[in-house]
Amino acid sequence: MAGSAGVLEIAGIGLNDPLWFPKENKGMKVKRGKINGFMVQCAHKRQAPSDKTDPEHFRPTKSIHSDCAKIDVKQVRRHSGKEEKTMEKQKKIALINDLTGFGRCSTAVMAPLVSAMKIQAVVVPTAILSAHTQFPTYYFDDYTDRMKDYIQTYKDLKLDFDAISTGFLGSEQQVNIVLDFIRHFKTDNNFVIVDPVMGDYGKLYRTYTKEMCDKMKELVHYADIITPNLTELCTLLDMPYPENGASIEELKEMCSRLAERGPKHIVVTGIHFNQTQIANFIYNKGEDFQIVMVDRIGGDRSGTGDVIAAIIAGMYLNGHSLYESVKKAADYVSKCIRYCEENEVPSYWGLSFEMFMKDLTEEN
Ligand code: PXL
Repeated sequence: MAGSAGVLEIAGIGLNDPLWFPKENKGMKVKRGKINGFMVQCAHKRQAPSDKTDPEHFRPTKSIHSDCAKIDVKQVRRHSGKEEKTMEKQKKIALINDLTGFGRCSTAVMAPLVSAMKIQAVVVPTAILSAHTQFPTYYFDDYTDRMKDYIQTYKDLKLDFDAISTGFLGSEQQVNIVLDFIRHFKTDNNFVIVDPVMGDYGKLYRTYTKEMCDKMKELVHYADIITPNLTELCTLLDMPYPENGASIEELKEMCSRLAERGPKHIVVTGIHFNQTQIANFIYNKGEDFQIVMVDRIGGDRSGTGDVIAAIIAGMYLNGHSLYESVKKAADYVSKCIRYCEENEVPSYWGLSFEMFMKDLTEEN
């Protein structure tokens, strides 16, 4: 479609806004991106820049075409190879989880950890809490009703993710929204990691009804990797919790049954192996299992599962093997626990993960 003098309008860039190209490119069939060495960014008709949420490569800067009579061309600039390389290389992970202010869990932990691994964290909140649910009092704002509209903008922007991670989910309806998110954004080139946050020490969290457990079983079908603890593994399989722990043979058998339902990789986290050691059991469908053992220091701490899930997701996304990813996560958690014990950090305050973040940043 022709625009005003000297420019060509091409519609359909996902934001429902037209692109306008310099007159010398008139008639060229191009999509958004490069034309003749120019990076064409975004054009909004007669609008202030704030009318749409811009992904980073659409950030408006300046108007350069005085002959674009009716529009404001936000940015048309000479493409540099370096810029595109950065855009292509940096990965994005969708973190579908709650946003809890105090107590170091969920996105408050996961976003900074994946950022330290040079991955862009895109938070999709499921609920907003002032403090996590282990505290005697907390403010809780369920975000279910707003999630659909929130996610719709990511569909409209045609965002894509290199990984999708899910954590604490509060209702069946919320799981349905997450299932829809996965169906929309899952491709052959990304992976889904599900932390089925349901309970601990053989007991389910208060929010976990039978219906929620069934829904979580449905979500697990769509996962490439899941990171349950022993309680969650047993719940997903409708098995009683083994009070005296599980043997390697039992873990293998349980994981192979769960893997039949979808996930290729299962990491059973935080198994109390004996008085002095904690085991993380890695099951890879069709391959041998692996175990990452760490010394047991101090008691259990809130948010430990979230730290583990974030590091596994980030390391795996950065191309490390699942074994290396789990090893890194387990060692990192041990280091944090040791620090917390030495500094008498209360267990409900979570892990002082901030102290060691440089361990996660690789040079490249
Ligand atoms: O770390 C798991 C978790 C996540 N989010 C909230 C929680 C918990 C565990 O208690 O309360 C709000």
